[in-house]
Amino acid sequence: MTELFGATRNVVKDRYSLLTPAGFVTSYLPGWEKATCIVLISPAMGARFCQFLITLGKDGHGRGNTGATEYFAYLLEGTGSLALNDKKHRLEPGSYAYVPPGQDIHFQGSSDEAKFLIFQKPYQPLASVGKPEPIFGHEREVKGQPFLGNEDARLQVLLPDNPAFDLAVNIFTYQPGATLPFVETHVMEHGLLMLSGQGVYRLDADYHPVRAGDAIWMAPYCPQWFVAMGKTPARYIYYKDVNRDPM
Ligand code: UGY
Ligand code: MN
Repeated sequence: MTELFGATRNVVKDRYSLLTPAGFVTSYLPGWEKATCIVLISPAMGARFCQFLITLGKDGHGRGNTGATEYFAYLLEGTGSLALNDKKHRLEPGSYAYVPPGQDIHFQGSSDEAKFLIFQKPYQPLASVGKPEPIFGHEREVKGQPFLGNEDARLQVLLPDNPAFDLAVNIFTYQPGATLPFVETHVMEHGLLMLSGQGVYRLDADYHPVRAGDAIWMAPYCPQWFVAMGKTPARYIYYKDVNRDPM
């Protein structure tokens, strides 16, 4: 739809960004065919990781080797598959995969539109532990735990909490009115996609209305807080870097 007066909720600042679907623009990414790719967060913005949306048509696919990069893929809509070193894993909405560096990968769509959320980051090895193994799972298999004792703000931790992993990906579900308990300010960086519902995100010193489909980048130490609003729960999936020396 044409925005007569050029209004937008999109904001890109030094310490955070908010991109909303009305402002998304597609780009061609090498290795992806019959695919609509939207780069939501990248080093060009100041981030140390990437967050993409990739929608594959029925014979759309993405093929390559992860090289020095690790991937976390989550299927938002439709059905598809991910073959790792030639072993094919079927994916449905809510399915996710962690792919360590050095793997041959082949993403395929099997419905008209298979929409993936993908986080990518250079893996930081740790001398004392080997790199993680691939993981396939579904969000329904992961129980939501009350966040800091709040039954109305529940966290699903999708990846194992062990030092081989240098990233975490979690899903936060807030009942209407529930909040992050305090304004967090931390060394970890975040990439976030609103999955459903709406609310207000405090980013640095600014307050932004947000809703399903919006993407947010938070740089290290960006003060952050959220309140869920409306009549339905708000859910978001988010990335953070973990378990590595900040030096
Ligand atoms: O894990 C986190 O830092 C999380 N509580 N942050 C957030 O939801 N903005
Ligand atoms: Mn946080």
